[in-house]
Amino acid sequence: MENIHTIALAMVKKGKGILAADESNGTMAKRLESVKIPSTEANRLSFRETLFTSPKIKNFISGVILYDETIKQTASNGQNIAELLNEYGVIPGIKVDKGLVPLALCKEEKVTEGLDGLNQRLLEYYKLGARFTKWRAIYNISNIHPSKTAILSNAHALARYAAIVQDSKMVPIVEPEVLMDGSHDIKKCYDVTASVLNECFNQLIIHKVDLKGIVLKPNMILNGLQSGKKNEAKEVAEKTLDCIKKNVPHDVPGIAFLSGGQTEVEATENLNSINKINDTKFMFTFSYGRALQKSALNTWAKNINDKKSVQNVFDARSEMNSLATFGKWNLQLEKKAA
Ligand code: 5MM
Repeated sequence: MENIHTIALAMVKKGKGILAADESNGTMAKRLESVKIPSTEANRLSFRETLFTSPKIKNFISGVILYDETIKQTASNGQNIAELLNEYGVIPGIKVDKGLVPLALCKEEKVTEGLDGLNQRLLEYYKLGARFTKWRAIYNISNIHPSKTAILSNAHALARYAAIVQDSKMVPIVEPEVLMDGSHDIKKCYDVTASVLNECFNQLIIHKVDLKGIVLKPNMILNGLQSGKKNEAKEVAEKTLDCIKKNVPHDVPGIAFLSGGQTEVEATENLNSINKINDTKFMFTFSYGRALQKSALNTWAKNINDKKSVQNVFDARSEMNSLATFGKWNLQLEKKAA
């Protein structure tokens, strides 16, 4: 019987990870315009359908996070998108947050909205075939951020969301993202992420969320983008693993990292390094957006009718990340795949 525990385990199954294709239309417009393709509904579907029907998707991708527009679209063979993914052996998921708004009285900070009417929307998404959901909170780092208010209010919203989703028999992906931007060092990222995760689990437990039926989607522990410091995979892995061990309860079946602006190869290498030293029962996998789609998007932009080339690039990227879930990726394999 399909229940939230089995779905969560399937999402983080060794060798597989999640494709985050849930860009809202605003973000998708930026992505498409960066490669000089107009962001029309047809183009958004065409690129996404090309990825979803790639020949090796079932080997490396456990689930796809969709956006509201996409889950309601019809593929070129007449199937709805969730049916199409099921046929390719991939679990359909859906982003259910309604995006970021300024956090009142907390300058430069954001809180995620979307709880109003969420249970009604979930009924519709379940009927359309979604079996997991996603909600993303963001936290920025500076000398004064994140504030206690941002940490508490986002954790509260994430926990309310997760409880409502489990009540609708779906698996919530809980995504607290500490952003890479800033001149902070890796130690500061560790400390902020630890506080954020700690408060998230505090709230999840208060809200009676079944931790065996969630997937955590956190950031890795990295130096700030403007710090001028290079991230060494070994240090990223040690600090990330330590932070997870100290702040994530054992019941959580799996952790699917976001890429957060790392390059495709960095995101793979860091995941690989984490899995090489993983001495826990947590499954560590990927739930990447940009780090799975960037090269595929560049290839697609060269000729939007050449599906095969786009799919080859996407399958190769997925395969590299699949190897990283076993700690079996290396640069030689990367060069070969390229
Ligand atoms: C795919 O991008 C998602 C966000 O889109 P919006 O900002 O338009 O809502 C995002 O939530 C994504 O799922 C995660 O941040 C992971 O993506 P990256 O690119 O960081 O791996």
